[in-house]
Amino acid sequence: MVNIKINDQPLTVPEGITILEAAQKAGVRIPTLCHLDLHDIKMINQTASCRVCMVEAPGRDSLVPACVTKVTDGMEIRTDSIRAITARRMAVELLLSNHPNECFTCPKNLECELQSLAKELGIREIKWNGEKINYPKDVSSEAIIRDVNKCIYCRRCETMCNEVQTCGILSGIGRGFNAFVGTAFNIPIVESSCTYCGQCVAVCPTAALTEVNYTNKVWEAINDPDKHVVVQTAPAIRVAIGELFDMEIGTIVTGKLVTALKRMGFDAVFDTDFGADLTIIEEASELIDRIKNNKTLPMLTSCCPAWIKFIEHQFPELIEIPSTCKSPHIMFGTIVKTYYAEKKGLNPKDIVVVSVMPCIAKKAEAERPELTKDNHNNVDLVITTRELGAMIKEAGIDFANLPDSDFDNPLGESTGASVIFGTTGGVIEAAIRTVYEWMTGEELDEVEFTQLRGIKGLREATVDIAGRKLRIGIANGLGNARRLLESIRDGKEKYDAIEIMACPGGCIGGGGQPYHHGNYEVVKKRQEALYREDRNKKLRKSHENPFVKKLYEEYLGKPYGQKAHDLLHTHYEK
Ligand code: HC0
Ligand code: SF4
Repeated sequence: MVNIKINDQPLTVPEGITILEAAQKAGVRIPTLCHLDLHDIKMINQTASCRVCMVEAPGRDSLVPACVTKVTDGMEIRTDSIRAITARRMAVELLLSNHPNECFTCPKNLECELQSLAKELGIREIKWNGEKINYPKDVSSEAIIRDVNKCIYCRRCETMCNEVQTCGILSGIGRGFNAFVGTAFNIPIVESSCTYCGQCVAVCPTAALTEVNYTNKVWEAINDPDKHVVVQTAPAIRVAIGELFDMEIGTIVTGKLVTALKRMGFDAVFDTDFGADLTIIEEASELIDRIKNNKTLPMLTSCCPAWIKFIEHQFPELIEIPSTCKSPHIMFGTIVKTYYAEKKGLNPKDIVVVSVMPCIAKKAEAERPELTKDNHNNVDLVITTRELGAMIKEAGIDFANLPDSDFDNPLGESTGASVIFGTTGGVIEAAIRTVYEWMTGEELDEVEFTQLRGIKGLREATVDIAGRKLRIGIANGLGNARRLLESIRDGKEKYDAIEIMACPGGCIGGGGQPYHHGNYEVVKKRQEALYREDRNKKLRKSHENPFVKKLYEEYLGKPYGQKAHDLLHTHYEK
């Protein structure tokens, strides 16, 4: 321990911590911009590039960046002197002098950390109005827009992409005035191996990285009298969207969400959870088939479009392990454009399926050629939780005070198993609930497989099913997925089933969720809420969903049969 003073306040703090950490312990705020410490997922961005956290440490007779300077015994630090405040302001003024002056129209307006800091530091004019960098926007992908003119070189995205996700797409380019963080040789992102996981977007403090916005297209569809517009909402939306309306983190707002979507004018409001239950029927059947007939194991559960891209680019030799099941929202879209269209007497060409997802990669997934049928998408438009929040505000809906409503039927009913899809470990737990009953022929007394739960990046567990011990691996975050896949590829580990979610925490931590600004506790509270929602459900196993059963009886025939194969399964390419 060392003794220091911060703004005359004596403190005893552990040796080796930074001034910033010591100040946090003392309740003294030192603003930062580039610094980001997500210790839960081992992401620390400590580039000290923004120089916003300058403080005076007189022993050194200089200003020092608090985020990287370690405390030493006897250090007397001033965070509030005119010298420190002026230095901090100047750092932000310099950033603003080379930043587009377009806050009104910026996608991050009122959510931008640079903008908030300018306010916090009382900046009233942008000094040094000279030359600014001017690069074209990268609008090459369906998922992510890069506007490097808004890059402040904090390098959070680079740390996230390279160290946490291990994708290596983003790095510093250029020198001095022209420097920014971008793809290698600044190629369009669509030509890179980007997975569109969107974790770079989640940590970008400005609008240098944002999702492609489809809100206007959704409004156009809703307002087109010739279109029947169906909306589905992913499991993770209901425990996060309340945050955009100042509701307590972890509040379950399923009923309000449905009411808001109905008031916005969607023709039918359905639940992706129905698609998740359907996925489990096919996926559990596929796993049992693979086990009984000595086919490829492990089976990787279908779900996350970012891991699909990750495997295609980085582990092509493992392309046989993913389940052939389409992801739940794509299965759902397929059923809407076939079974539902027939039932309603609608031409599938007149139906628009909108998915509300916590995920940015789903935007690109919906456009994958193997997921379109007769040149028509299974899902037409994907918007994120944030985009839906913005639309609800545009529509003037007082979300927090809405009454509850139920999803429409027949595609709105779901079980607890499908709800937990939204968290890491949830898909495999849902699958095991069904596999267990189908393989043993016995009813499960205890449906909660707590050994599969948690937030740790890489987990494994064994589940005993009819005397066969199923070994299960779970990874969340693509760096952890890489470790899991390497151990399988190199023959070091043998699993029967694995689940991968590209985003830390699973979909609840998706790149399209409300920004958590570095507070990972938010993701944990969303996870707790999903498990609460599962416990609140009367039915907790996917194969008990009465509407899913009816769908097979009336339309699909046998689970994992020919028609189910044609409609609900897909393939991946190396
Ligand atoms: Fe997910 Fe999904 S659970 S990927 O995590 O499988 O995005 O929430 O909608 O499709 O259901 C995301 C969340 C989904 C899908 C489901 C799966
Ligand atoms: Fe990297 Fe994911 Fe961002 Fe692509 S979307 S650049 S893979 S962090």
